[in-house]
Amino acid sequence: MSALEDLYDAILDGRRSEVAGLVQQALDAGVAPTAIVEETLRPAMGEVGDLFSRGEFFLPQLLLSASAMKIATETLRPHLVGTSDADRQEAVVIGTVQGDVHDIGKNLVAATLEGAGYRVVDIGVDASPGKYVEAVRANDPAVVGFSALLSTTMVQIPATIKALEDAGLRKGRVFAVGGAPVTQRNADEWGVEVYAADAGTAVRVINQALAQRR
Ligand code: B1M
Repeated sequence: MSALEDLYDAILDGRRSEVAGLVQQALDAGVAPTAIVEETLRPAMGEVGDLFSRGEFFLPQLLLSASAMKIATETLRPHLVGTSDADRQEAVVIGTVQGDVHDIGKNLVAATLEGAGYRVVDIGVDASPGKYVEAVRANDPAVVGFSALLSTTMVQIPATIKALEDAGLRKGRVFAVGGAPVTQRNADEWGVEVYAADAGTAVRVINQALAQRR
């Protein structure tokens, strides 16, 4: 069995003590950090979610897998951050919207943006519209990112955008959205410039959107 197959099973089974070593083995074998995320870690968490939906996994198992996944992403983080010589100076304010505590994907997007040279201000999970307004006012970011993992919380994205518009903080900024239930169609409806299905795409499309502004 390869390190990646072992890693998939270790995430599924929540075998936290094995995860960092398996990630390192995959890196040593030359697997790209983004490939480890998109081809192994994310599908493993997808299966965890499916098992949970079918009632075959319960909350403690979901939490154990999430905790194993956190160890994997923390092990990968130095390989995502500092991968570029670019020092763009532009700030990105990013968070998971109000009512939502899922942060694994958001943290990966934040680390990948940092790796691309952005100054990332991560406002965490369950970030209220007021918290976004405060952070955008304080940091004057070129980009504002909204992550949502629940169909019940994705509605907080347009609500937060409205709060930023009402505060006069929308103009001149690129807004980016993502997270499992969010689609390009949603982004279009909300008048958002960037939708991305994964962290690598987020960075690429944000770079393009900013280049068009210059
Ligand atoms: Co939750 N959960 N969860 N959960 N959970 C989902 C999302 C779910 C699909 C599982 C399922 O039932 N199949 C389901 C949502 C159903 C729905 O709304 N349609 C669900 C549910 C129901 C719940 C609870 C309600 C369960 C309960 O309590 N009964 C509860 C809600 C808590 C809350 O937020 N209020 C809950 C809780 C949790 C845990 C705390 C146990 C844990 C989160 C731990 C943490 O994040 N610290 C958890 C987990 C781990 C999951 C699943 C299994 C995995 C999520 C994950 O980490 N994926 C998830 C199932 C799934 O997603 N298939 C599920 C890996 C990660 C790398 O991918 O987050 O998609 P992802 O991020 C990607 C892209 O989406 C994108 O790039 C990332 C990297 O490639 N992306 C962006 C993300 N944000 C972006 C922002 C961008 C651009 C791209 O621009 C700014």
